[in-house]
Amino acid sequence: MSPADISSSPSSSSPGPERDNFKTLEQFIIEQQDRFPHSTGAFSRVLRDIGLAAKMINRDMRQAGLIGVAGNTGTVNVQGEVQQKMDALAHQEFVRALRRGGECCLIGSEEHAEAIPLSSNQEEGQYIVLLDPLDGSSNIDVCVSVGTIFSIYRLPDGYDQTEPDLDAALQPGTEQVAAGYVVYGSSTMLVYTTGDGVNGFTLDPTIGEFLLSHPQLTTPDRARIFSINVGYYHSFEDGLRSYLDWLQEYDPETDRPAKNRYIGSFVSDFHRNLLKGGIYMYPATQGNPNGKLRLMYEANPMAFIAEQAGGRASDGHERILEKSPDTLHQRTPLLIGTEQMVRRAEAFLAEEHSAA
Ligand code: P6P
Repeated sequence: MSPADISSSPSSSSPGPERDNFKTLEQFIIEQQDRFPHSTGAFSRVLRDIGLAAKMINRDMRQAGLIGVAGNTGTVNVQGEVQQKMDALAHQEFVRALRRGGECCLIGSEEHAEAIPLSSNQEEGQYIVLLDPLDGSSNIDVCVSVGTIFSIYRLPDGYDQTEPDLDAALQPGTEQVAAGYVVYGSSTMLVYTTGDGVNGFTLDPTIGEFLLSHPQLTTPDRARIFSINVGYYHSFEDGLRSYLDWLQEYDPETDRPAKNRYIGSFVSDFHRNLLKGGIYMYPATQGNPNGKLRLMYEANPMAFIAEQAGGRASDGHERILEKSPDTLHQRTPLLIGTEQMVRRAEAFLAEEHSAA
């Protein structure tokens, strides 16, 4: 196939008129907003603010080693983890964009011990944004893809948006009005849901716009990828070890042995599994007896997306979105991805529990 043939093939996203035919994130957000006659546009502006911060983080990320933002700050964050310089930068970008936008009254961030009230003196500050500004940031120094995860709630009735109580952020995942992530990979993509399917936008850096490249994303029903740190195998529950053993037996009829793909960057593993099918697992381990992923700004938003794309997310026993939160930074075991893979893992765990 000659280069000319490649660029004219309908499937290629080659430069040229067809590429300029994509819808921008802003156009898409406004179209969605127009479906709700009483919409004030406030929610659309929160999404716009998040997209803006993501573009700024992407800009810095792409030259981290040249502008002195690689490496760590020498401090430990509230999670007890060494904070990377880009962690702090990403956190600041989101706080700045959301504060300037005026639609958000409270931020919960992995990088900050307490929720941050954006004492908005405007009436519009009706939204709460919880986020992991940069997940997997220790990979930046070695040029491995990382991501941002965000979750959006409405301020519950009875709370004063000029002085929101911090516990306004502690709502179950079923109350999310939107959830999404940005994956800073070979392309930079923003993927989000508002409960009406999942849509993916690819950043075109030449025009600084996220373009709708993956409308109405759904995850495959059959899959053979499992993502887990097998280094902790001996500390997993028996049922999970049995599931991992089962995945690696030879049986082409049931797509086994499965393939192990684990990047050490949740957003990247999740995004690949969303598109290709697969399960990501971070269960309880000796080092993290409640799992490592945080419920409010990692598990819940990704669970919303997974379910909207036809997948499933649980802690091995309970649906993630129905877990009742106690604290902003609480952790949870997490099994997320292709529904039949998650359900099979749950069955192995249930069998072990009933046999115990
Ligand atoms: P481990 C990154 O710190 C993270 O939260 C996820 O992005 C990633 O999947 C996981 O931790 C990696 O943890 O214990 O396997 O190194």
